[in-house]
Amino acid sequence: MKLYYTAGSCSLFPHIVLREAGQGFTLESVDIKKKKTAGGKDFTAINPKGMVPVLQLDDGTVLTEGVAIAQYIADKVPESNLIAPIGTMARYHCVEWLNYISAELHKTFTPIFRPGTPETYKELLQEYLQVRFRYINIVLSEQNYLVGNRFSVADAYLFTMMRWAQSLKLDMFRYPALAAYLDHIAERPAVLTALKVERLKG
Ligand SMILES: N[C@@H](CCC(=O)N[C@@H](CS)C(=O)NCC(=O)O)C(=O)O
Repeated sequence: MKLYYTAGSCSLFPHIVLREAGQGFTLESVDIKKKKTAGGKDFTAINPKGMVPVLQLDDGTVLTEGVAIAQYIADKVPESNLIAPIGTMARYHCVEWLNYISAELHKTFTPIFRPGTPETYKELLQEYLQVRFRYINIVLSEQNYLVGNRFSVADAYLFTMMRWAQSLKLDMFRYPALAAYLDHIAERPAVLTALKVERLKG
């Protein structure tokens, strides 16, 4: 399996999941602006959407979308307990979080990082994000993880998104439970390795 990634981008989420699952995989970085892989290939020939993450299986099958990739890896290694079995309520609660993080956080952040986005719109988006962080902070003041009191793919995704919040210098003191949760997730060996390999600060 190969994960196409760009350091510090949303591909950190499936990168963490692959390490948590203990699966053998290789990594190839992608210059997301030039749409070129480190090996010099046209990245749009691999993913016509031109976006990371991409998981390429050994038989050449390509899977895109972080939420799909994470579930694929977690289901492939059920003993890693990275997602609850299909049919259980815990599974749907996990999917509920994955969708919330994707739709309500990930795609709210994206325009903030685009140079062409008007500053007033960026401020509005940051306000929207704060409303969501307040909600997540309340949830995490009563539990250590998003689902079932154990680390899951949803935590890997939230951690990845919250690194972006920290890079925007959003004041995390307003969200003590969320801040403590992030410190705790950052100590996981798989997370530390993924950050180190992507040359990111912990
Ligand atoms: N819906 C996709 C979004 C992936 C995404 O936004 N990837 C960004 C990096 S975080 C990207 O590759 N952007 C390049 C572009 O928009 O051209 C997913 O969740 O996997």
